[in-house]
Amino acid sequence: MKVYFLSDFHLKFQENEEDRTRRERVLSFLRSLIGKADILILNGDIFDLWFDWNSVIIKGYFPLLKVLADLDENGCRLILITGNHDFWFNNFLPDYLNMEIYSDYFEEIIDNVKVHVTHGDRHTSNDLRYKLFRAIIRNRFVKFLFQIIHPDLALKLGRLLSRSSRERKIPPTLKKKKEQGLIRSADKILKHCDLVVMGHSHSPLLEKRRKGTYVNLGDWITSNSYLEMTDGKFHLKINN
Ligand SMILES: [Mn+2]
Repeated sequence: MKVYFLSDFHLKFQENEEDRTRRERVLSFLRSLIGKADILILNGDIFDLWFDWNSVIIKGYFPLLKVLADLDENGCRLILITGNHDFWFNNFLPDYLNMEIYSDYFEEIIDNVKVHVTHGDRHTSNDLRYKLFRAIIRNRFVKFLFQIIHPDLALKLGRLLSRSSRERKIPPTLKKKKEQGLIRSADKILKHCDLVVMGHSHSPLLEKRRKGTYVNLGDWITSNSYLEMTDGKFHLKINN
């Protein structure tokens, strides 16, 4: 079986020139997987912002949704784990793309490898401020408020929120500490799994641990990295 793991596309629904070029790069890679991938695992922060109302979806994501629909039609199983930018999913993706959505982690034995996939935002250390923000933003009442205001206005607010969380500059020492947090949690999960896959840090890494392997998928902003697993053997790759 061929399984592809990717994360952190951070695709925008309103694009400038640079966003468009980046999106094309992501989509042409995804297109190359049509008829080739048995499972595609999208590990969070795929959409820089996502919301679907009862009868409205964000049209700026149509190009990505089209490629995902083509993958689905060609028999690829689509799995998505929520990130810290995309978590307000309703029924659209499961109903129209047969996508399976997991809000914390995905765990399954694939070709005899017990795989655990999680975005990682819950596993950084020293990030109390974010943990509080996460609890608020995922609150049902907040979601309800977004649901009842006009989509254009809701998205404007959403953009402000996601921009402020993105533009927060993180000093290198804190960044390192956060990554160590990811690896520490991975070690705990590796007690009952063979492979732990995360994202969120935007730096690709494959590291053999005392028990099992930790992989960080990197991103599609600077590294264009992904994990390819063929019949249980996995490689972290960079797409040029
Ligand atoms: Mn993230």
